[in-house]
Amino acid sequence: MKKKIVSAFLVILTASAALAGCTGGDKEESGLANTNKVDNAIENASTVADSTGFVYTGEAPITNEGGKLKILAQESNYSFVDIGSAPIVLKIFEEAGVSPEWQLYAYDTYEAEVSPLLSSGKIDADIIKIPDSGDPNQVYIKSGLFVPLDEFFDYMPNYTKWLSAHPVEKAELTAEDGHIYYVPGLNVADDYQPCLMYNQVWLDKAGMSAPDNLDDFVTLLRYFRDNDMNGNGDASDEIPMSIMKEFIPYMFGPAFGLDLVSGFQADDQGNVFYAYADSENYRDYLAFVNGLYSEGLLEPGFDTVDRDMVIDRISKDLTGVAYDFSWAMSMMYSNVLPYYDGTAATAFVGVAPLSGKQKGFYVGRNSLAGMFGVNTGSSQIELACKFLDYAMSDHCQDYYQWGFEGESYIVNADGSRAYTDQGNDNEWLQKFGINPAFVLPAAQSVEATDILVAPWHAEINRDLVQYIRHPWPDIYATTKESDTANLYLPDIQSFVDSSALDFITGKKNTEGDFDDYIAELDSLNLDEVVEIKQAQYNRYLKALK
Ligand SMILES: [Ca+2]
Repeated sequence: MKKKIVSAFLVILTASAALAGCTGGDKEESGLANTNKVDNAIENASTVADSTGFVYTGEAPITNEGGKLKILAQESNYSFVDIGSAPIVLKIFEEAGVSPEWQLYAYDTYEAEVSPLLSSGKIDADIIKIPDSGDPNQVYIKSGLFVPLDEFFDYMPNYTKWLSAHPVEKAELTAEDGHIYYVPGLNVADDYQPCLMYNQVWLDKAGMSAPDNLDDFVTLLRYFRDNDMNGNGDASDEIPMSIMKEFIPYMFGPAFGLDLVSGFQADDQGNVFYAYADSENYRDYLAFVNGLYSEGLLEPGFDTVDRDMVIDRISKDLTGVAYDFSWAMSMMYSNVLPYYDGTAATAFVGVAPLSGKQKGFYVGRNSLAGMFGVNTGSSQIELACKFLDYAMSDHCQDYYQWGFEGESYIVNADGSRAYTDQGNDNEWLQKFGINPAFVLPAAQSVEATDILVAPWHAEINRDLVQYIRHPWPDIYATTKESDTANLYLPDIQSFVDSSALDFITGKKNTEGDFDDYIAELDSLNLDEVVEIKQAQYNRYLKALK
């Protein structure tokens, strides 16, 4: 155990040395050489006694000595919830055998308040919830504020097991120097993602099944446009589809092989490109959407459609196609349809993505959410590592997602779970401490979402997961990389947005004006941005191996 303490000091020294001496570009190379640090640490991790002689195996308690952990984290986004004393949160500490000493900052101003605090170094906390979206530019990592957790993997059996089973997240969590510094909370990433939805009653009236390709899709839209789908005697009041403009790239990009949601993507050979600068496929995409617009299938003024408008139209039975986060399917759209009876036959139903030149897909989400690190200034690093490890264990995730049996949920005869009447009261459940991602590394749960939505909706979600493709991964940036991206990307993105609108509405022509569009992207230094994205992607692939 002496070795552990020594290595902790070495880490601090090394980090300071790096700060003092190394501002050049050589670090990238050392990062590449070191990306297997984490794998070695996982492989060599074994349960050993800590400095008190106690052996933690991944189950509670984490110590025999008691003690306090100072935790700097975030208040709940519900003003009526005292998350630090919520029963679910306290249960974790009680089982672990330590007590929390909270330093909680307001949910809305967490980044603004905590970032300067961390930058000043004037903090007295063992565990810290990382502000600034989990330190994507490695500002805190490079300042030596956080312990490389892989040096303490002997005390983190749950986390090492999880990392081994999740290579993508492991690669995303691996910093440029080859260490892992944070334990993440997790988003649902493949389930309940944005998808295409149809009014099933209109589909049946048209005598069609859900189209799986662009040609059939256009045929269906024309049918919706030209027929009295809502049966009010007026064949001209139907709006074939109602979507917010930000979902157009989600909806049609994949049929052209493009992930316009992430913007950057890699081909099969690992070459990174900017989807909005793909001179063949993106041009075809724009020509297709322009075709919808010129036929009135995508409405004039489509760029001002918001969700309230979509809901209003659905409630009046005026529209047949939508595209939104899956949640909207039964919770915002179907439920307002005049004839919805709780079944899929009368609902807005999610369907498979559209294919075109290429096989369609849906773009998922990155799973990493709020991150927690152990402060190098802590006097009890081992204990803090063990606590984070215990707090991210499956055992604790079950508490975060469901609470306690008999209080917030019951187990049915078939083994499935249901919230109790209390559990179905959101205010009660929030006060109970459900999903306490503000203060602990909690994961969102698909199962807990399944029971909130209509049963047919949960079933559709399970079916659509097969079409989800990972988005551009979260990869740590070097300072130089983030400087370059911050310098050029905003102009590139705003030029791309305004140009897309011009091409779709015909103000610009995909035949005559597209080459100028590509040339303008070049002059906005897109090459340099793609170059850094390529370097990041190479690091990611290396860490993935
Ligand atoms: Ca009508």
